[in-house]
Amino acid sequence: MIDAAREVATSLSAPRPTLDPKYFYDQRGSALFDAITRTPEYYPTRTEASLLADHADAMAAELGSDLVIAEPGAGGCEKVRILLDRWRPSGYMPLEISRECLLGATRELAPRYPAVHFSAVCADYSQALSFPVDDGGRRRLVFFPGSTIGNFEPAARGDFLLGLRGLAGGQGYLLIGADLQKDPARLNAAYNDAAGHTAAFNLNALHHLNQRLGCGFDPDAFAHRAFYNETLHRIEMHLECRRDQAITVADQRIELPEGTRIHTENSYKFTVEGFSRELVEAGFSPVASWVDDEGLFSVHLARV
Ligand code: AVJ
Repeated sequence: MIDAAREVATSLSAPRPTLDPKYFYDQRGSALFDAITRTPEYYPTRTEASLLADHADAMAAELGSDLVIAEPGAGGCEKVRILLDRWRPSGYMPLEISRECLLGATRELAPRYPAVHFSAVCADYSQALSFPVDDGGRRRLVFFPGSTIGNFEPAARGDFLLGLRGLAGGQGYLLIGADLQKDPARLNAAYNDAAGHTAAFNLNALHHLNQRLGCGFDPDAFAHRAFYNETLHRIEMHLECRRDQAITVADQRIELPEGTRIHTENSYKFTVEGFSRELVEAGFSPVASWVDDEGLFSVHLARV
């Protein structure tokens, strides 16, 4: 708790205040993200699910069956069902920091797939990449959907892809989703849905920090801002102060004058060629990539 308080105090008192996107995801935040994925404007989740369903058989031909799927940040393990329904992997290893989420999902999922050996790992996936998990020497497919890779800054993204290669191990594979660059109007709409779920999701970080650290934010004094930065090819989310205020965290008073923007998330957008290059730089050999008919989203299969 102290570490979190110090981390938040440091990031908010910087010249350009930021908050780590992990603070979006308390129980309410996860429910809000689920609501975002069902809005008409937020295309990534449904587009990726269709790509996985449409091409799972082609992937299976390359992967074979004696395979263990390892999914860092598996959450509620919804997306992997598309693969479990179409493949016959020998094992599934979700890695998830939320114990209740992990137990709930695996308890619900395991009985549906009696032939699949489940080994749930409760860990922060950015750390879990550093330790090998024994799955009897079977080939491993690391599954990292959702374009969550877009949340990493470029240098950290390269390091994380190296970590995914380590997790996949020799002869292993990576199956990863990457949202594509497109008309800024389409991107801006996806992060400013008419129902306001994205705004609530963004503001929820303040509610979460009030509950967890007693920061004393007034969420009503903030406005959701999300826009596509065409130079850096990323959606940026911010919380803008509508009036002067001050909060306290780690015994530090932090002034937030009207107009201050707290940067809460980046979601980088890629080209198929550019992302393939990043996979090669991380030591992968791209096997195939698939893009939907509208060119919105991409799924990449690569081998170590
Ligand atoms: C779950 C991180 C992939 O970046 O699109 C959705 C989170 N933020 N709407 C994304 C998010 C605002 C999402 N990721």
